[in-house]
Order: sequence, then structure tokens, then C-alpha cells
Amino acid sequence: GFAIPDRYNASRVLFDNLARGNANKPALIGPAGQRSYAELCADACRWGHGFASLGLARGDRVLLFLDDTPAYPAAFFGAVRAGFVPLLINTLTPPDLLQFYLADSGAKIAVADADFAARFDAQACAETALHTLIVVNGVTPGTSAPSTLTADGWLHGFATELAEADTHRNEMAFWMYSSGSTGRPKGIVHLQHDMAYSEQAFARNVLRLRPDDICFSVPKIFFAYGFGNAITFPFSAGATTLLLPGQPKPAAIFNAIGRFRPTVFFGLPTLYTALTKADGARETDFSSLRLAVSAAEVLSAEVFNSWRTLTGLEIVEGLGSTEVLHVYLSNREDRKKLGAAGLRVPGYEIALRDSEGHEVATGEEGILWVRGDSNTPLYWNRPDKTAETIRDGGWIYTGDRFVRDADGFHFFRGRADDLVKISGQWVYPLEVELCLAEHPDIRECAVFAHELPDRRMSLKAVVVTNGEARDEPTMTKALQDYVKAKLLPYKYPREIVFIDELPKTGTGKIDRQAVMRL
Ligand code: 3SK
Repeated sequence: GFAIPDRYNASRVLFDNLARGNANKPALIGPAGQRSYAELCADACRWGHGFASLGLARGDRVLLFLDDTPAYPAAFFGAVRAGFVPLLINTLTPPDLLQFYLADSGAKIAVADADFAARFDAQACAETALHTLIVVNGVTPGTSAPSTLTADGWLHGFATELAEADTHRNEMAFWMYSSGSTGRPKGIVHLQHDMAYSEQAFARNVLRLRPDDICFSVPKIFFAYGFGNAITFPFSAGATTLLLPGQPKPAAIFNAIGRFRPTVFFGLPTLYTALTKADGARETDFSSLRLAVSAAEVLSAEVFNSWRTLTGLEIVEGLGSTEVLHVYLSNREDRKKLGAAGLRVPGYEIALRDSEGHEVATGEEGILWVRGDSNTPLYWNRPDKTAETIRDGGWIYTGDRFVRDADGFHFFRGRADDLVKISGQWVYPLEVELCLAEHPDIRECAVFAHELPDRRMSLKAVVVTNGEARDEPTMTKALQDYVKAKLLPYKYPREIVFIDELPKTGTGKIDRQAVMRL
């Protein structure tokens, strides 16, 4: 473990910069604005007072539906400092899923960018405890939240200093949600000390950030990966974070690199692939970058080599999870193997176990278990899922099959279940299958994952429609849009095959092996 005091509030990740002499340094830069550490701390204090003025009590949840702008860290740290618990929510979430998040968490207050405020419609707000929606970065014409406030004018009325809540290191600090197999995501609870722990484990040992670093995470703050990259690590190092709102299109990313000169870049294989192939790549000046990091998907040799040719940098690959908060296996700048998720990150215990729970020998395949002090203690309201995943005194069962070589490098061999990572985010094919099956034009369907030539995973659906006549391109688009609107958008099947009848086994069940060969 690392030295984190018993009485500890996670807002120190930001506020300790004031005592460290960083008040006038830029904490964040980017097209949506710049803030020094002093300004960001003042903004956070205003948010903390603002939330309290709306009647929140210690431990109450605040749902954040925010893009990467200065308002995100301000609202997050303000809530934590005042003893409230922010939820970091994917801004692509459709209204019925948003309703689930609000109802499951009991959040009474939400904060949303003006561009997303309309998502808080009657469906999203029904049967929830939400009483106030605070809109940032603009005004909104109206929502179904009982009361809506525009942050700009409202926040200025509050004081710019706020004493931190006297929280215990093991008190709840913030949550994120992860996918569930049947459309019921799990609230992953993180504690006050978890940010500091993941920073001491991963960032200090692998990234070795310097105060003059400028971190640029394309994965957004609402992902655990982006949250560490863009918030926890740069602020812990007294460095600067570059926040880029909007869709992460290559042109916007190249423009941000040229204009703001980041030194550490965080992406994932899908993004690196898109960047190396995009117009404008060769015209971009990457010379400010000293480090490029990847996680969330297996990195192929092809992507590694293309990025090195383009920028001169060798990508450092790691693997983490939202449950652990950040990366627990990683390559190093000076010790890496292509195709490996990496070495154990100090601070985490890693075990590869067989189905009886015994550790396997070097070179043998086992399921990866991980234990460290940033592990979530529970899924909110889900004792069943908590007991399935967190076992034997705090070990997390990841469901990932791995082999470890004699040098301690770990190689991914697939999943123990059918959970799959698409563009770096978890999906259960079954969840997509259940969703598609509800479409009025679908008689039966099967959805499964398959590996692409570059080792990334993709989703394919095989469907039987109700009607005889069908225009396949139009219907493909309609079915993809249907899944995007019902589930999170990245869960849509990239390929849809239309057939007249699904192959069946002798007992009349769908023959999945045969379907996968189609
Ligand atoms: O998917 C990953 O590898 C990851 C890394 C860091 C934090 C969170 C996640 C899910």
C-alpha cells in the first residue's frame, strides 16, 4: 500500500497544488478555456457551496453529464470537497438509460452541458429523485427536470474558499457505471483514497509525469481511463491537462496537438488506427510528444509500427479496468514486449488462476485476478454481482484469460465469458441480441463478437426479418440506429447479415457455432 492518511478527501488531488506553489500555473488548457490552479480551486469551491445550497447532505449523489471542459473538474472536485458523490456518466447515454442511472443512484442534482440538457426529458426524469438540473456552457430552452439553473450567473454568487469535508479515506467519493449483460448497468463505487492510490501505482511508476508535462487524453473524462489521464495524474503531478470537448475527430485532435503542444498523449488502438490513416496526419507536428500511451484494447504490431513511423514514438500499452480505477498491467518505456499487456504495476497483486482457484505455472493460461487498494469495494445495490466479482478478501475476478511469460509479461488470450471490448468499451453480445429481438421487424437474431485481422474485436448480427421484401442497406442502418438509441451507441452491430432462417440444433435452439460460421 501507499501512505494515504486515514482522514482524507480526494479533492486534495487538486487542492494540494495551492500549498505546493502551483497557484498561478495552468491546471488546464484547451479550446474551451484555460484555468490556473488557483482559478480551478476557486471554481470548485463555488460548486461545492452551490450544491450545498440546494440542500444536499453528505454522501448524496450528483450526476455529471459533461463533456471535457473546465466545468468538469470544477464540478467534480467541488462535489467531492463538500462531501457529495459525483457520478461520471457517458454523454452518449440515451434517456431511458439515464432514467436508470438517476433512479439507481437516487441523484437529486444533475449537471449537464447545454448541448446535452435536452436528454433530461420526461422519460429520463420520470420516477427519479432529481430536483435540479444545472446547465453549464450555455443555456437550454427547457428540460423536464423540476427546476433548471444556468451555472454561469448562479455560481458567481458563491464563496471561492471551502473547507474540505472531513471524510475517511474509505468513504465513498465517486461512481462510474459499467455495462450489464441484460441492460442493467452496475454502479462502481470508488473511495476517497482510490485516485491517489492509482496515481502512486501507475502514474509514478510508468508515466513519471513532470510538472512541465501537458497531458492530452482523447478518451473522455467520464471513462475511468480518461479520468486518470486527464484529471488524477496531471493534477497530482502539478502538470497541465489539455481538454478537448466535442467529437474526437482526427482533424480536431491534430489541431489541438499543433496548437497546445501536449507532451503525453493517451489513446486506444481504435483511435491510433484512425489517426494514422487520417488526412492531415503527415502535416501535423508531433514533436512536442514525449510519450504515447494505449489501453483498453489489444494493440497490434501494425498500429504500433504505423504510429512509430508517423511520430517516432513507441506506444506504451497497458490494461486496466473501471473496477480497479486505472491501469494494473503495463509495459514501460524501457521494458516492453509487443503484443503484451505488460508487467504487474507495483501496488497491485496479479494472480492467474485455474477454475479451481489455484495459480497456474508460467506459460500456462489462467484467469486474471487483481487486488489493490483502488479496487472498488462494491457495485451499488448489487450484492449478487459484488459477490460474483469481488472475492477472497478483495480480489477482483476479471474474466480475462492470460498467459504470463518467464519475464513477467502478460499476454491476453480471450475472455472466460462472452463479454467483449468494442472500441475499448465493454459489451455483452447478448445485451445487443435482446435489444434487436425487440425490434418489430425482427423475427429472430443472434449477435456475436469476432476478431478483426488487426486483433481488435467487432460485433456481428445475423437476423431473420418478419417481412419478405427488404432493402438491406436501409434496414441495416435502421437496426443499427435502433440499438444506438436503446443502448449506448458504441454497442451497435458493425455488420448485419440477413438470412431466411437461423441454423438450429437438434433441440431447436439457435446453433451458435453454425451462425458464427455464416
Ligand atoms: O480498459 C482499460 O484498459 C482501462 C484502463 C484504465 C482505466 C480503465 C480502463 C477500463
